[in-house]
Amino acid sequence: MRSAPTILHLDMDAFFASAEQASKPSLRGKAVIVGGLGPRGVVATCSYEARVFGVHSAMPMAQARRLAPNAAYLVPRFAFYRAISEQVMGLLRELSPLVEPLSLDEAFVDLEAGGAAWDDASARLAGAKLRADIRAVTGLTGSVGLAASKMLAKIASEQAKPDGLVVIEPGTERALLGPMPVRTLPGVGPATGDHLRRVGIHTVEEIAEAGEDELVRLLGKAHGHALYAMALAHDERPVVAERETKSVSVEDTYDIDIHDRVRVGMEVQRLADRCVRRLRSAGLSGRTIVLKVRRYDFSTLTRSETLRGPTDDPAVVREAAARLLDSVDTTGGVRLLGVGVSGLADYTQEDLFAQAAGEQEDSGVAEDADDVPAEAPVVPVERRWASGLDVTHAEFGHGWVQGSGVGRVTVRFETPDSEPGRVRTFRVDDPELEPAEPLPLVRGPFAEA
Ligand code: TTP
Ligand code: MG
Ligand code: MG
Repeated sequence: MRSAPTILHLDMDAFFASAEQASKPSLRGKAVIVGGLGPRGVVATCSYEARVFGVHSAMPMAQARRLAPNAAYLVPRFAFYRAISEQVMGLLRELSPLVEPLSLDEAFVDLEAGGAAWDDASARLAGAKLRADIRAVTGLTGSVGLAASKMLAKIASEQAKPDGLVVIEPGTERALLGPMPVRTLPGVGPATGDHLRRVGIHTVEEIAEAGEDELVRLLGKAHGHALYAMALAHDERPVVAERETKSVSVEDTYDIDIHDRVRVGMEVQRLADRCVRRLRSAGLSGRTIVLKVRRYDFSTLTRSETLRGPTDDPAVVREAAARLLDSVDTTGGVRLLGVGVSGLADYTQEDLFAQAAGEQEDSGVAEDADDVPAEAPVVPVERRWASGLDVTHAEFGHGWVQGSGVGRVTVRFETPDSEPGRVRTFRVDDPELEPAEPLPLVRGPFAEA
């Protein structure tokens, strides 16, 4: 492990909710809850002001409404958050070529690789400057953790929240980790946590005391071994930048998160078939089957399995993808699924015949029919005027929907750099009222960044 705290972990504070507060001056300092507003909706996140009432991510929206009846309830605006995320990731890439995004609001950066830091003092300085730059460019706050490993850097940023910076000095890791709950360690989800609890292991120190053999007995070789190492604060995982892997893959994003496990399984089978069609039409076969799952929070998992030889057999790819899916927790809902084949090879002997047959069928067909964009969907009126969306009015200018119902829509007219604005109500079919694009949060020299 390195001897200086030069791995940085950044996580934006109450990301979606802070973006909404920056966008809507009347909501600053208030309880703001972002999520699905329909009958089965769940909370995506909420402002720190709302957390005081016990509201948290993944809570059913109905429960949040009981806990915080006076909060502002808004639908998420993903394109807006993504644009902010790109600004933040751009700042991280200025620090180092080694940036590993984990979700929209979170990434690891190897400061040493970029020459941005080499010891404790320079790391602190780089972290503090980053936080100031994020604030200047996006108007939002992010928390920074600095440590000598990814695991500790992430724990540090958690401790730094909100709007802070924490450095874990190399050498102090084990004492710090010891009393923490086992769930603090990466890879310990609810299932593993339960498993450990049943044998009386609650803290990281207790994992270390149990010993490696015991952990391997409990959790299997790979997991037990890895967890024991983490408990001793050994974490050599490098920060890896996103790379272009040579592969053939297909993926689908879903408008509404899929929660039903059976449906997830069916989608994966369908994607596997599509992937094989594309593989064949490119004249390729591959050895490694990759499953990609993006969850509700944009955290993205990939799982892969390498076969003994290259394949382009749909049944083989389908089975491998199904096996990989078995190891993924999808309880919070799934936004995107993908199936890919990498480790590409030329056609094997046998496959050449398939290729010859395929060429006749496929000649002239350039791409999957699936890739043709669907017709622009007709947006139902309740989605068009969903709470939180931007609008513009011919006379009153830019605002956002505060609420709608019984043929009326209530709009608050304000912009990111205005004073808190006034509210007016219109008929939903008012010809002067139009949906609008979000305005940038920061004007001036950084607005184009
Ligand atoms: P987080 O970084 O986990 O949470 P946060 O940024 O809202 O708050 P914190 O200050 O504690 O970091 O998630 C980032 C965004 O991902 C969050 O703003 C909304 C979204 N999200 C969901 O949609 N559902 C979820 O269950 C979680 C945890 C996050
Ligand atoms: Mg966050
Ligand atoms: Mg996060």
